[in-house]
Amino acid sequence: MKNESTVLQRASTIKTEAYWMPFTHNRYLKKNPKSRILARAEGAYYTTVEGRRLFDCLSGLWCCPLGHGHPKIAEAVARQVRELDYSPAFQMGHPKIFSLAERIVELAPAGMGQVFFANSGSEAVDTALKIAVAYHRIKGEAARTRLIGRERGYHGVGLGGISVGGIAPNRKMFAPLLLQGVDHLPHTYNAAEMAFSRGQPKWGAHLAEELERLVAPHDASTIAAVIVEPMQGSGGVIVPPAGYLERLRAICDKYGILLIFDEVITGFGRVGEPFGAQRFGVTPDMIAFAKIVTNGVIPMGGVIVKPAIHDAFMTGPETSVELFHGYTYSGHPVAAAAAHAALDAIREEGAFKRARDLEPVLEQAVHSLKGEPGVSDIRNIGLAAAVELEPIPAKPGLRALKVFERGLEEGMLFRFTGDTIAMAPPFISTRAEIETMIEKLRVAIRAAR
Ligand code: PXG
Repeated sequence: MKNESTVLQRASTIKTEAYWMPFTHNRYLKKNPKSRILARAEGAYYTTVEGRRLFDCLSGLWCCPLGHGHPKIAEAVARQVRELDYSPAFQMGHPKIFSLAERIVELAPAGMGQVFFANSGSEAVDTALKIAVAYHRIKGEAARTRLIGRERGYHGVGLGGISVGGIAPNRKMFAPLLLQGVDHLPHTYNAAEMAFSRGQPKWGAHLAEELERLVAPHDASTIAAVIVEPMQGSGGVIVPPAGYLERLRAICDKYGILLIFDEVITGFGRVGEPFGAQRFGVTPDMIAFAKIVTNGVIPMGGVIVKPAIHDAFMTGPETSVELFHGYTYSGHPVAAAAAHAALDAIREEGAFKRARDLEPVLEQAVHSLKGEPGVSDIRNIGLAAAVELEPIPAKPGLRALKVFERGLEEGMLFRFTGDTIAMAPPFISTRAEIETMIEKLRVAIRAAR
């Protein structure tokens, strides 16, 4: 490729001192950064500054399933920058954001009506929580302020998101900043009952009844919303037990509690349908989304709401602002153009069907790792899977780090957190690429002792 050597050369002289990297072991990485610096990407592959090609096993960070450098998205972004690069988000609009909202509502499960735009999953989640509390207040139920999340849930890193989130390290340093009045449902993972399940575990629907237990001491009249990821992604691909989400929905309905699905990972095809809501057959009151909506090319997030929620705000004088919330870059025109192009590509390339067709390929391949040394569980749904490894005694996380590093040598960019390896390959992957990814993971697992 033209300029290839200049790009790689320039990148390889990077000074690493000034950049404080997010969710990264900065000191360890900076000792030997070159294997970790990506210079280019095309289709399902990255190229590091050392010139090594890496298969993109997690589609970026779950966000680029249509492949990198997608010509239609690249063209749409370039055109939009020339046509209308920015449009004030407050009191003004632009054509593409109205039509994008329409398209997203069409893709969403029946009964959703409006979209409020943000720029990330974290902002989407905080927006949904704010809308929930404000909604009840407008409806005359100002006492409904409590929020319920779930253990092992990841809802981004905003103060609302970490409060309802259930991943301890993301919370403990920031304890004084956490919202008051938050409870957590138990997570649904139970190795003894569901290890090596394929798709939805059969055990665990009864865990939704825990919502009743959380409601009882506070009274339903104080509870605003329950927020869950339909499939817990960052928590390690924890798949909802059959019947669990249905039961949560029923209990929320019984008590007038809003149900929010955080579909930042599951939205736009990861589970083979537009949203987890459709895959699992449960419609929430709000859906938070981000990531795949633009194929990760330009940041964008948002919240889809039912008309009853939106309409509750549409009262009072017509000249007054109905919701005192929004971001400078809400509905950014370049993000909107990228999203339109991504949704076009999804339609033209049959991306959701492709994810569905590849699901059994990934399932079959990944479960063949059962019995490999240190593999304690394997889980999968849609085009997502996780392999859980037994920690090396007294060294939690080290085994997965070793697998990750060996993966790089084998041409695979795996994602590891704790001792879990997560995979969410691009929808454009071939069957052979998915099978190779798992064979390389087998090699890395065998080597990581
Ligand atoms: N909700 C969910 C369910 C997410 O997975 C967020 C909110 C926050 O999105 P932003 O755009 O603010 O990062 C996320 C993000 C991983 C990984 O490896 C997952 C995420 C981000 C980075 C890495 O599991 N999810």
